[in-house]
Amino acid sequence: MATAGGKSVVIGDVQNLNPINGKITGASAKSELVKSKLPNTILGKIWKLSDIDRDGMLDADEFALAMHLVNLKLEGHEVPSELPEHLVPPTKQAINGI
Ligand SMILES: [Ca+2]
Repeated sequence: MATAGGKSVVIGDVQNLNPINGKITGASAKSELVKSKLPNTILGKIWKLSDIDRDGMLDADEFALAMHLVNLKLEGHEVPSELPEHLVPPTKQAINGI
């Protein structure tokens, strides 16, 4: 689980979200993401960037990425319009064509 420079992570652990075969459903992930109090437009953008394999679910790597993007935004950074290469989890790089 990525932490933002040792700061407390705002959002819960993946294991609290009743993952199915290691993946969190879109509904569960969304209910967790809204706790960040970020606008829906931002959360939608974060979701699109995080669901790298586009299966409508977040696995542990994708969820960690979503949390990372939420924390970035909460710290005042902009959410990138495209996922920077260094943020793509190693397990997803083949899918992303890198
Ligand atoms: Ca996914």
